[in-house]
Amino acid sequence: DADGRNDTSVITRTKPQVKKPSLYRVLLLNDDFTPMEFVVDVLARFFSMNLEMATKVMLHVHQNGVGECGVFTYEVAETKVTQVMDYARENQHPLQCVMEKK
Ligand code: TYC
Repeated sequence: DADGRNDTSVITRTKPQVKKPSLYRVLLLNDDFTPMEFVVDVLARFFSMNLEMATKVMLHVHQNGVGECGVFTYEVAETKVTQVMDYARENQHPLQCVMEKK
């Protein structure tokens, strides 16, 4: 103010405090040994795909070497990867599942 007694020189934050969470792709990798029907089961079981979608994604991975199962926030993606890797190991298949930042 005019006599200089009421200014505090504090810069207040004007950015809205809403941040979108980073997103991560969960990917399946092809290999020569995991049975096609096991991969379809994984996609249906952990990614809620119907048989048609699961078969389409499985064949994409089979033909291209890698394919996307879904996009999730970090914790959800990490949980999916762990679930798939545990299930593959339990069934003695070398199936690999990874996540990558979008
Ligand atoms: N290539 C495997 C086979 O011929 C099938 C397969 C598909 C394996 C997708 C892994 O992520 C995968 N039996």
